[in-house]
Amino acid sequence: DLHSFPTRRSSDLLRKALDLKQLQLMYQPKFDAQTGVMIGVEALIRWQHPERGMIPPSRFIPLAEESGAIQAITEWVLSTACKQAKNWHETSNSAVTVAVNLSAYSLKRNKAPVMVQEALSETGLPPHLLELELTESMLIENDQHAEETLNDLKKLGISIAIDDFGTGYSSLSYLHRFPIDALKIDRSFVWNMNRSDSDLAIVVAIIAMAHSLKLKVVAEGVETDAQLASLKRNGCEIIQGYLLGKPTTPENIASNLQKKKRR
Ligand code: G
Ligand code: MN
Repeated sequence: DLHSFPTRRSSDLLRKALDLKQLQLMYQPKFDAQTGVMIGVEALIRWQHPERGMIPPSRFIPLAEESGAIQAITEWVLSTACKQAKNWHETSNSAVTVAVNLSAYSLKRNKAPVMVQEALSETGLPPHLLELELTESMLIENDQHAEETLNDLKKLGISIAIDDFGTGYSSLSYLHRFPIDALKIDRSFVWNMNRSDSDLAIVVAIIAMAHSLKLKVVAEGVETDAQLASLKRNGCEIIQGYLLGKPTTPENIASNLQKKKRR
């Protein structure tokens, strides 16, 4: 098991995985709920291990955070995702945003603004095409410091979304204090919204609250037509989930963009 390795060893392992190009990014599309147009993608990291097969981020990101390898991994993710988005932007001439999930570590150590700045200048991606996804707990754990870091990030011209919204402590005061652009409704609410009145009520409330704070709403984990219909009816503007698109290769994203252009 990965967790049986001492910290030093797991740091070496993860750096080696990076050097050997065993880490990959897949991209899951996000769609405009009304038009069905793909408006962005979320970059999702995978470790393709030669013997162990696919190792999900939930297994190795905590190790990367403990061992310090997270720094190198985050730099790689930001630069790879920005390079890819720049390439789609040039070849398809359409404005597809790319979202990167930021770990608690990169936010805490105040490394994020410098890393993001470097990725943007190295790749030439227009900043408005980059979005960062953060979780509520990352912001609440250290709110004074987080506020400063988010302000520095916003100054670069990027967007900020709160991931898995509704499952953390939901201390709502940060929503208007921090420079946030969008909320992603956690998939657990989406999955139950057509089975449970209370989950539907939560989804409707999140959408109403987001709109009154002038935030956009993304629903994640949308798997059925019924979920899609309720989300549209309640004014959710962005849809992500297996119903409309699974995580896929950059080549597939590019060819979807080409198809859209020809239509
Ligand atoms: O919460 P976050 O956005 O970080 O999670 C992304 C993960 O969720 C990825 O592993 C992705 O494959 C998975 N995922 C994305 N859409 C769906 C979906 O519609 N259903 C399920 N079961 N998982 C999904
Ligand atoms: Mn996410």
